Amino acid sequence: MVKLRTAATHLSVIIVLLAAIHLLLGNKKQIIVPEDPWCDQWRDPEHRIVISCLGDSITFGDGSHHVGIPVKASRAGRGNFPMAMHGMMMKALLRNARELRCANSPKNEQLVVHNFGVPGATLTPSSLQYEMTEEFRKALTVEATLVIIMLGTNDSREWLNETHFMTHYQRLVRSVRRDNSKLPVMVLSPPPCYPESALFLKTGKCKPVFGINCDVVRRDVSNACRRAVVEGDPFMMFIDVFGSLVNSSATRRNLDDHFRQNRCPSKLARHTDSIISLFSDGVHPTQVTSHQIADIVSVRVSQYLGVI
Ligand SMILES: *[C@@H]1O[C@H](CO)[C@@H](O)[C@H](O)[C@H]1NC(C)=O
Ligand SMILES: *[C@@H]1O[C@H](CO)[C@@H](O)[C@H](O)[C@H]1NC(C)=O
Ligand SMILES: CC(=O)N[C@H]1CO[C@H](CO)[C@@H](O)[C@@H]1O
Repeated sequence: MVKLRTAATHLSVIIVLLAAIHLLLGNKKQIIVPEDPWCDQWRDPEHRIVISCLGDSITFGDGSHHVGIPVKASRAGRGNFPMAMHGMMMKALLRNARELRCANSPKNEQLVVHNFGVPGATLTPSSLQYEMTEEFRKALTVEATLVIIMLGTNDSREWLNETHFMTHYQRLVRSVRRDNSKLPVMVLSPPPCYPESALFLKTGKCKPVFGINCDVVRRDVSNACRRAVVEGDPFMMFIDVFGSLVNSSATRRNLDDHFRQNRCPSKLARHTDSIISLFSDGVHPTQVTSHQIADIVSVRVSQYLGVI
């Protein structure tokens, strides 16, 4: 009886040993080549990088992020910079995964870029203050990795002063961070704007759409956005979309030079073609400009998040 039990014990020890050897051999690959931590993050199908874009009609773009709602004719051709950002960042992620020979590649749905743009919205109190909108309420329910804000173009219509704008910017950022005081926030200066070329060509009148004040956008809004970023806050950054766009080509620099000197240059007719190709009505970016904004912002976001 005792002998029999000893034999059984020996047998089970042998079985356990064999199983252990089998396990070791089976996992050999994993033991020798551990998955890179960057690659490993994509293994969990629930893992997400979530970027929320808050803003006005420039962020809203053509509205094509609203699935199932046809793009309005008046918005056609405007592009959609948050959507373009998704495409660009996804490409960068996949390129990185290929270079690292990741076993787990990022999936399309693991990068989410929300467009919470509200046409006509202002940062400061108005009949359509961004903080009071339904889109903002929705944005607060999203657990974002990073938030991008681009507001101010519509504030130029009834501009008070930089301090007023900055104070409200910082208030908005505090609301955005109510559940996470370390949520990274990128403050974007809005792109430049110009007189409405179609109106000029038809009537000779030289003014921007909706009473927007392009001088204020260039000077005060850009500056106030830069100043809204709290010094010493490592989770808050300024992206000079205005300056980066203007500097990006000779055409854009030329255009900006003319308008800096004179709101309505006597030779506006010379510039209408460039304006129309870059900003359909002088204020709203065309596809080309939306794409460029997406490029400027994705590079900074990707660097910051270390996702590429
Ligand atoms: C800016 O505007 C606010 C609101 O109207 C006002 O209270 C404040 O005194 C102004 N500041 C300056 C420096 O003009
Ligand atoms: C744009 O160019 C001007 C003039 O060279 C420079 O001072 C400015 O820093 C540049 N801005 C950006 C955002 O590149
Ligand atoms: C850039 C932006 O949001 N512009 C809006 C300003 O407000 C008018 C109407 O109030 C909108 O039509 C513009 O789209």
